[in-house]
Amino acid sequence: MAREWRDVFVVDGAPAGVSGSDEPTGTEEKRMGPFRRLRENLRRTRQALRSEIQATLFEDLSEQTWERLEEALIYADVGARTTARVVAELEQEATAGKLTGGEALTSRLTELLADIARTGDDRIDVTARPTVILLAGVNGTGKTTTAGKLAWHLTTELGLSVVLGAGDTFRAAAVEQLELWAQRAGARLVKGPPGADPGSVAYEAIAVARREGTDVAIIDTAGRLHTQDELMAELEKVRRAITKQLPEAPHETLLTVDATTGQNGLQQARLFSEAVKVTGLVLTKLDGTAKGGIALAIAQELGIPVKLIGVGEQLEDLRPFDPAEFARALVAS
Ligand SMILES: Nc1nc2c(ncn2[C@@H]2O[C@H](COP(=O)(O)OP(=O)(O)O)[C@@H](O)[C@H]2O)c(=O)[nH]1
Ligand SMILES: [Mg+2]
Repeated sequence: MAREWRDVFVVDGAPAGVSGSDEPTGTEEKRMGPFRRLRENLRRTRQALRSEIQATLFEDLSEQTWERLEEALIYADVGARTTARVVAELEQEATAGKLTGGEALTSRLTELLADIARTGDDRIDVTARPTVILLAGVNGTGKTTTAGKLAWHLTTELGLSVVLGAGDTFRAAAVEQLELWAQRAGARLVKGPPGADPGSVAYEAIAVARREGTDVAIIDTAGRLHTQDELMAELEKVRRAITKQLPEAPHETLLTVDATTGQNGLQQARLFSEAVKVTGLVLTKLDGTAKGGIALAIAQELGIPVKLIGVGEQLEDLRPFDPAEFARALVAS
């Protein structure tokens, strides 16, 4: 079964807000929905992998089998190094006689991919008051959308109150966009005047959260400045402004990576994690790709766990990341 919000978010004692026991009917359906869609989208990847695996049912495992499996994983955006590691492991186990036939190979491959995806602590602790969640990422990867969806889920699933800080002061439209999400999510918006210093907006948002006893402050940021160095310097400035309000914050720095950008996502993750301490990944637009293996490359290369996935443009289209489910969507029929 797919992971639930309560499996990802660490909350105080008994789950707040919505009572746990009697789930509204249709919840199961809703829960499986995104993964069903994800499985649909990843069909081509899965078929490519399956055909390689199936071949091994009829042939002896040969050099060619492994090469074709490698190609299929590369096609899935798993990345060269991660692919090499997975295939080497499978090959070794096959040579040792541990894998007999396609069935065993499929399940072991699924297991290995899930293990790679499962890195570090993939939960989000929201017990601090307020908990500060900083969103970072390249322009267009889904920061603002994720901020809105996250606010909504924290409110409806966990009964938490949320302040949204409009830290993307670079474009006026960015503030309006977040304002709309705040309305939909029922969250309070804190914004500055046009062109305001993003750090001061973040500072003010946390001040408001502290003053009003809000549970979570989510800080949106800009993803585009004139240069990459400027962007990273600004992000660091925002982080410093946050620590002036709360030395232990941000408690969570989530990086949004667009799953459709393939290996580029790995580069982005590397760059951002050099500038700020990225604690988790939000892999967005998984509804728009036949691949998705970039999650594994980032987890393997940088040790950053994927915590959430974006599977559409609506409020409910943010889901906890489930490594096993994800690996099955990539591999199993
Ligand atoms: N299909 C799809 N679109 C998304 C997802 N997340 C964000 N988007 C869209 O991607 C575009 C850019 O998102 P935005 O949040 O503005 O990115 P930002 O520049 O990082 O703040 C918008 O049109 C969003 O609706 C997702 O998970 N799936
Ligand atoms: Mg934005």
